Amino acid sequence: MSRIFVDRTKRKSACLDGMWFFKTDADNAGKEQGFFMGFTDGMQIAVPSVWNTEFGLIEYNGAVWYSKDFYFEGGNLRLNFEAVMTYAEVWLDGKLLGDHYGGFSAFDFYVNNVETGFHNLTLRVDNSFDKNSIPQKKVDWYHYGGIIRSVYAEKVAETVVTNLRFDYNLNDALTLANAKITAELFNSESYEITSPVTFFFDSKEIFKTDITLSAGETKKVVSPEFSVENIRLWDIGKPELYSILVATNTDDLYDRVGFRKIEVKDQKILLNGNQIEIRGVNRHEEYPDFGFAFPKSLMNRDIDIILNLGCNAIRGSHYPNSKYFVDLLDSKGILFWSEIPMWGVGFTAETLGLPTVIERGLTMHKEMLKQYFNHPSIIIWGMHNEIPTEAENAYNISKLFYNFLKENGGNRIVTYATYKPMEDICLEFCDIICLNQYYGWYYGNNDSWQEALNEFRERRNALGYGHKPIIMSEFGCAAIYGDHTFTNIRWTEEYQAEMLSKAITTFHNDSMVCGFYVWQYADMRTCWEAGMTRARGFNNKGLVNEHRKPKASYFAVKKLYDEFKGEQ
Ligand code: ADA
Repeated sequence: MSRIFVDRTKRKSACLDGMWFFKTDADNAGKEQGFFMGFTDGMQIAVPSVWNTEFGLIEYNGAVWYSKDFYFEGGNLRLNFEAVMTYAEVWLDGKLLGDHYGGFSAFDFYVNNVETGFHNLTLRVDNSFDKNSIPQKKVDWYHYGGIIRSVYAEKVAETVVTNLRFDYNLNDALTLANAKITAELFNSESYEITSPVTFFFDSKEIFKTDITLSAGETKKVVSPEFSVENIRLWDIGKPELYSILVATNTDDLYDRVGFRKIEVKDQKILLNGNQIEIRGVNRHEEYPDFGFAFPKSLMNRDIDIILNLGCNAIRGSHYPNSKYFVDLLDSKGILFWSEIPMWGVGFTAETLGLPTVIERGLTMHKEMLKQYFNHPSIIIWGMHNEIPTEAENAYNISKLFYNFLKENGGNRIVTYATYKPMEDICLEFCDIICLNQYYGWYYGNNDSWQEALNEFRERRNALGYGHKPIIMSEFGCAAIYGDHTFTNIRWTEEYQAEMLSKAITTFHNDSMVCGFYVWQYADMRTCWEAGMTRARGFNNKGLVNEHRKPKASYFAVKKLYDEFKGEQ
């Protein structure tokens, strides 16, 4: 797994990143032609990457094939895919292993008794859309496709540790915690195995037991509760982390965890008992030359630019970001909002009622929780963004997601971003009300903000949600990098700087608003084909352009965020 630390020490792991053979399959004839048996003709493409950045493929959507031979020393094999956009079918030596839907989460396959020698791994990947797609075809980003994160081939044996979950409760003084570790274990053999399992917290053994698993069985083992004293709390800018480790005779899995308490009380957000104001940006994990296959060095650079801006929070709009990035946030003390790509106006009321859409949405939430649960930086689970929340189907899906995330998501705020605050019928299903509003750009003007907040306050109170604070989850306007003016007209850097300053000052001074995320951190490529007829083919609302060059708005927002920091 691509983490910022070594998460496994016992298994032999080969990273299959590098060049793969690649073919497009516009006529969908690849299966009939037996591509799944592997091939060495066609072009070569890097993994991870998106194919749209290759010459001639910028607008290609549909089926493609990837093929690679790799050496395996024999035994039980685990193939781990960290993310493939969007639908993947996987064959090993011509035999179908299975499939996975959803472009931003990891999935894996286990194969027993693989012979020593070279083997062929072939994938059919499809990024086309239909009525059941999440996201739908209409999105405000680019329709990239490809193996966007790393691929690993690992040798496993006997009892393997497939997942860890860390749960804890803090006492009122936040000095003591009762904690437990849940390990998911899997017998990778085709016969029964009994194995010792040892649990460690902060390098100290806390529990040991024997577990018996039948062939191919998966079971969870939960440690007894243990207490941790003199807690060092994880906080903004104070990233105190502890380690957990579970080991069997043949495998181990290590993770980093943190103790923190997030609460919504009296219209405020409290982190570790202290009121905080969220000062954030929305960030796509996208760079036009690499699409969603985002380079790790640039993740680090983005964080430096965002910290320099004075932010304490990032919204991972609009999909689970790579774990490597969230690891960085854990270790820098930055708050994170993680959501699934159930985006916007593409979802009509009707599509939200389709059984496959509901089932896929829930599966995406399940995968996000399982894969990201232990990150202390994640304080918000986002259910969806700008779906038609005035409709009954949106109510039903929100209820389903909210109940699932509240029950299983740990100590976190559950919410969604609404763009129809005056018509929304789902407000019951959020701990904080999050508004996406574009006064001064799509409608209204820079002076409309206070009036709009007042109007919504009345509705909120009348509905009985007066206790729910507000986060301005999106607001912003486009500016073309380098375009200046004497008269502050739209599309210029000056207009954007002024618009954002007015909006942020209004939010900061309104007691109902407990945070704000500027839309958006960086300009990013968007999709003409999806109806996004935007200047340059980019969403230009970034504080920095796509190459991370700052606009005037970056310095205007920095001035305010720095001032607010000084007020505390
Ligand atoms: C919406 C949406 C964003 C972006 C933004 C915009 O609020 O959630 O993804 O499209 O609008 O720039 O219009």
